[in-house]
Amino acid sequence: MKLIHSPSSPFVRKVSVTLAETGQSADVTLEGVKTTALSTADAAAAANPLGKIPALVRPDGPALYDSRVICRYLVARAKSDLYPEERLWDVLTLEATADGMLEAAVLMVYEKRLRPENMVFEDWIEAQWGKVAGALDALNERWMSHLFGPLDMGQIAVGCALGYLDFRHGDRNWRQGRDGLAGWYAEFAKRDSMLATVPSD
Ligand SMILES: N[C@@H](CCC(=O)N[C@@H](CS)C(=O)NCC(=O)O)C(=O)O
Repeated sequence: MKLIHSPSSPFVRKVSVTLAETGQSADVTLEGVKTTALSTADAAAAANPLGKIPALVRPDGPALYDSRVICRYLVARAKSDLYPEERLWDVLTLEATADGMLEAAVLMVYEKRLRPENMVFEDWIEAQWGKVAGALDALNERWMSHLFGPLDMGQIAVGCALGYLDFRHGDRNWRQGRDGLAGWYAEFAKRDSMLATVPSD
């Protein structure tokens, strides 16, 4: 299989961490691309009509895209328990919470990087951060016992989301007032799968 990849993408990181945690990293080669909404990489467009990464090109079926689809496929392929049946709706909701944080956090970066400087809309950037902050508070207040439970896809998604906040939004001090979540992430970030996928440009 071939993963259309960028080391800076947090959605790609979800897939890379899942590959590592399920023992499938060696089954995938990486095709690195630089892709944005304004300049879509050919390999991304060929594998995904939306032109986004990650996309997983498979020898035995159509390409898969969207990190949630790819992770679910890889977990099924490895017969792993990262989407445990008895906690499925919690795990999916937690993954959706992390992905929503990431969507908002990535849009903030695009607003600054891709939009002409005189058109950057600061109120909109702050509104996106409001979504991230609301999700961080929910994680810190309502999800801690789940986060400290057995490893699942929700935890992986949250770990990648927090790693992205450190990578691109370090000035926002997401840890402030969220000691529980900060403490959980300090340990989670030490996993081999996380250390092997620290984001870079
Ligand atoms: N929901 C998608 C989001 C993927 C996404 O937004 N990827 C970004 C990179 S972090 C991208 O490909 N952006 C290029 C674009 O928006 O055209 C997923 O979970 O895979």
